[in-house]
Amino acid sequence: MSGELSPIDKAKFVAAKRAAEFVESGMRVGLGTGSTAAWLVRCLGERVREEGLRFRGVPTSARTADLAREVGIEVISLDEARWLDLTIDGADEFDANLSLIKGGGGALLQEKIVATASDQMVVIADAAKEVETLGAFPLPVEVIPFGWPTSQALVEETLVSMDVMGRSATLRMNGERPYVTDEGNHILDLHLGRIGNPRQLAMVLNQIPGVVENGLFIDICDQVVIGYSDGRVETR
Ligand code: ABF
Repeated sequence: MSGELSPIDKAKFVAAKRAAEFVESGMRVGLGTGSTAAWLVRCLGERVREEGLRFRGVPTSARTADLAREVGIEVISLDEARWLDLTIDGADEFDANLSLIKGGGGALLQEKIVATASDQMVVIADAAKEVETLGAFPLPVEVIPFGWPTSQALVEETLVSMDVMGRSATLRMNGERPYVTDEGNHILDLHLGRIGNPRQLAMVLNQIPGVVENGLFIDICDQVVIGYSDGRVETR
């Protein structure tokens, strides 16, 4: 399945493969979104086919749902599952406290709901995602389409009083049009450079009218499985 992989894909693959071993028959498992999570879904599909693993997966995006069905995983909605044993997902950045930036792939809202509804949340990532301070990766903030320029202005105004370096919030585009999430919303990417107090920023952003959710995951992740391009895997 892994064939000849680029170094970065090899790192993602080995992290995903290790985390796929955490899934046991009978579990309800949140399935993340993104290229690392796609490796996870393929590895789990392999276990379903080859070992007879039986579990139910709750996807965090339409993309992941399609892939999961394709590889033979039983897919159920969060409404059906209500609560999950485990969620495994990728991330854009993680720090020593296991705080995360997520949402580069545009699925942060479902990802946060599913991860929060899980007993355990495991992040799978290549080693390049580890940072000392969050913020080099643009922080995604999901906003409803109605009045998004006003929400953008309110976000930028709010950033003035926060412990961050940059202050601009740009609308994510998909070609000529604004990017649309699975929930029909838009995404503002916040170019912050350095986030001094992620916990405070996460709370303040969600108070702004029009903001649905932000990509800071604080106290949600329990473990990170880090993959290296030489095939090594480390857990934190
Ligand atoms: C999802 O996929 C996101 O929250 C994160 O933005 C992204 C990571 O993508 P990749 O695994 O492709 O680097 O988990």
